[in-house]
Amino acid sequence: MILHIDMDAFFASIEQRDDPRLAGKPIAVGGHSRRSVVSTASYEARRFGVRSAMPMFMALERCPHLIVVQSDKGKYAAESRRIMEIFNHFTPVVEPVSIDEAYLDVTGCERIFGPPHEIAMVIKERIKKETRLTCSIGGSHLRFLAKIASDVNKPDGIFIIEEEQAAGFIETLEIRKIPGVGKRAMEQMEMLGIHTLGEINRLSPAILKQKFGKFGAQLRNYARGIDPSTVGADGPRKSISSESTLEHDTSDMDFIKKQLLAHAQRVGRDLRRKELLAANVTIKLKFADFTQITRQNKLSAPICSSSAIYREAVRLVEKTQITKKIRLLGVGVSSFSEPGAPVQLDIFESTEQQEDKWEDVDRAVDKIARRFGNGIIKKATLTPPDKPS
Ligand code: TTP
Ligand code: MG
Repeated sequence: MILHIDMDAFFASIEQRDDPRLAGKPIAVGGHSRRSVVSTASYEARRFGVRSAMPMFMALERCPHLIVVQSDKGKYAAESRRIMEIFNHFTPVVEPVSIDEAYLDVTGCERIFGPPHEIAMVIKERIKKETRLTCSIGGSHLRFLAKIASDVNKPDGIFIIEEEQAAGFIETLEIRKIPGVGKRAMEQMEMLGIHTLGEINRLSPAILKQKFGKFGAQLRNYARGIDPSTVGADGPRKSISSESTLEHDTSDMDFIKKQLLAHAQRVGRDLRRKELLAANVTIKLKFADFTQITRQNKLSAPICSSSAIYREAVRLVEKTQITKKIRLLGVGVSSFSEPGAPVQLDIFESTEQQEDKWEDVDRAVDKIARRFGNGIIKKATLTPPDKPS
């Protein structure tokens, strides 16, 4: 039995808990500037149509009495750690998937805590008692269904799909609720006349593969009640990224490169702290008209140096035809491997000797940043000309 637990309006609930004046009020967590976006909104604000990732000005248009609260990432991260620790009391098989959500394999916990519904109740009570926050819990023997189930009775709800109910649930499950089904896949499904997961069984494997590639095979499995993924098997994190909305929309390439460098350094530092190598570099660009693209490059040898990440990111941006001003940009890495595997040899034998040196520099910089804080050392190109350091 797999449980998927997701905190309710996480950042907003923490703020409402810590400031009683905000309780029961429509609030949005984010920044105060006109350009900032909503991280999340309290359920009271959601009633007015305020949503995550919505520009703050739009949220204020929809809900003029909205209270905007400055986000405090450190506080949310600390709360996240507390919650993950609570999960560890129930089972050692916990896979955190984001700041406020985790999968728990509770197979075998029945003897101690009772059936899944009761386990879920006990977990909820414990979280409530220790953090004064609520969460929603979904359960199923299939991982993908557990995730969907946690949303069914949100907020503060429990929904368990017993094994014998799974087929019926799958039959009528709307395609758009399946994790990984994006806008484009949804459009194709509509064109094929498919609205529920059960209807996927009508399509031939060949059509599914042709239209949706690898994901098509996965959907076919889901439709037949097959999901071999287990909890924890995929490792804790599959990607590391850093992004920010710019102060002003821009097409100034020098400025864009400086931003890419800052993000590459942040991502590189995180990667090295986790002692990982990445074989995939991604950039994300959001334009002034809010359209968004991502581009990625698979590398022949994995990297962890900030300068290598930066170089790939610049290459990706330069390859992209950019006709609109950029509003947000981000850099990410994925396809991780751990150093120590034979693959590490490739790096040190690589012809790009320069890279080795940068990795040494990176590590030295990381060490200093750990002792004295992140702002202390920056690459010269990130230092404003009037403030040499
Ligand atoms: P979610 O679990 O997606 O949202 P939520 O917990 O706020 O609300 P729900 O009750 O629907 O689960 O995300 C968890 C936190 O991650 C959220 O509180 C704020 C942050 N977040 C962002 O910063 N930006 C985003 O676009 C999203 C979706 C979330
Ligand atoms: Mg949540």
